[in-house]
Amino acid sequence: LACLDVLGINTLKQGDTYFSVLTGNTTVLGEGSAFSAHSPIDGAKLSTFNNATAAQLDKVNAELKDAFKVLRTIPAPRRGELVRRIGDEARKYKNELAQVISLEAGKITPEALGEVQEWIDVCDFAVGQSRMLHGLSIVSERPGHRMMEQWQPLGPVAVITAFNFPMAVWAWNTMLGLVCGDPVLLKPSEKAPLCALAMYQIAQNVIADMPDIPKAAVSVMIGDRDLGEAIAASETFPLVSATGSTVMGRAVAKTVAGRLGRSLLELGGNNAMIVSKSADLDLALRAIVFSAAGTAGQRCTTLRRLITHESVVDGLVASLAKSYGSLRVGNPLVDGNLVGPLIDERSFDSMQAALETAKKQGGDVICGGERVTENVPTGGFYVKPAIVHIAHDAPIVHEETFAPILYVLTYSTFEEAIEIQNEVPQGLSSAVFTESMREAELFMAPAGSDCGIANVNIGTSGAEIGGAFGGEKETGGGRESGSDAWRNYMRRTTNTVNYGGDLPLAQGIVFE
Ligand code: UN1
Repeated sequence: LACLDVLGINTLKQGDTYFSVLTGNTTVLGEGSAFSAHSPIDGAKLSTFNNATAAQLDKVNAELKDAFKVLRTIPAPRRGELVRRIGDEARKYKNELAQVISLEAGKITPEALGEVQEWIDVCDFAVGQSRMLHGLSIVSERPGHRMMEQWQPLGPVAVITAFNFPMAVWAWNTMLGLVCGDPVLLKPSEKAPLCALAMYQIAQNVIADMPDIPKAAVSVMIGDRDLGEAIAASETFPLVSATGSTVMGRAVAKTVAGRLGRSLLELGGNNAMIVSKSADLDLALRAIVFSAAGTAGQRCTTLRRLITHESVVDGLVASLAKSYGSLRVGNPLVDGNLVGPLIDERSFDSMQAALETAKKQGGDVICGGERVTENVPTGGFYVKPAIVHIAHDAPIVHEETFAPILYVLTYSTFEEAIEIQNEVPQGLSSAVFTESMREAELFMAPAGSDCGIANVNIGTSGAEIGGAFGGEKETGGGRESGSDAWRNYMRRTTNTVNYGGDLPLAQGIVFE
């Protein structure tokens, strides 16, 4: 595993056990129980860690608070310089970083490289933003007064991530958090801890050349659910940004809300595409295959429901089944394979269970779903992406199964299609394929898609970093990455300044 050597990850351990608490100043083993992470490619053991404990978090919190005191006073453009250099390092080690993603998350190389690119892109974005943390100038109703709004650093931010985007989601939060003046503590998925060490190492190499930057500005703790709960409960973090299942997000949100902290949630998606009778079906086909089968169905933006006009459904499903038949499933490190493994056996089991349930609920499996065992590494869980024809209101269709199952639903009027699109509890991403301007505009209008992302003539997945990323309802309401998402990582102050010689009160109150 040369990539681990090149990235210097192999220095971050004692014996065979990797460090679980890394703050730049402190690198120590976890004091909790041991666990191992395995590659979804072949089930091979990749790493062993001990869970970091809540007691260890207390010590880290003190370091984060000290780091914040320093970081908040460093001019934002200098913090931007930190992020610029981190982006340069990510460019330099792009291939090695992508390999670590493939090893731990099972992504095919082009998608793993794409994920590192997403990190690089958000660095560029954040560098620019570091000179644009603008507030407003507001006119005062009182003579001799003026008002303004300023954005100030918020405090230490905790970032809890999922296995499927181990680098990009951390980067969205961390690159913006840093330019905003916040130290960032990452608790990564236990399935992708080496990705976290790689990112930590890249950032710490940069910080080593910038002595004014507090080292703990980029910190990592590796641990289980208990650590996540301790982080959510800790007053140290005015903001907890969490990506993962709705069950996890609900627990984090409750705990954070209990102490009146802020949470930024990126939870489940159950993303749909409407294919209208006027759609460019060749274009739609390509978008569907990438969005539904790409990343083995393990993006929160993965296309899970295809809402097809009844006049085009048969032809479209036939071409889809044909495309699915030629999709190469296998080792993600081998050129030409487009669908890598599921993350683990549990994920395979839940896919099988969902397919069984779908059948019981009247679904017809058109193709796929079965395990692939030939020409793939043994020990990995490889599957043929599945297409299931089913009623839009079958309960299973309203659940997110994190695997490549595409439910094909039909509609007759466009209003009905929008109702079907909106009838699930999740609200992340959505798309319409249509050549009708009216349908496209309606889809994006107030009575259209209720999702955070509503696309026209492109798929549901693969968003650029420049937009605000996130969704409504059970998706959790958070917006990360581009647009004005930086404001999440700052606190707003309203300042009223009196430069006159008198003290007029607002609302015309006289108090004398
Ligand atoms: C995720 O799956 O958690 O839009 C994030 C996309 C990627 C990000 C996905 N840019 O598919």
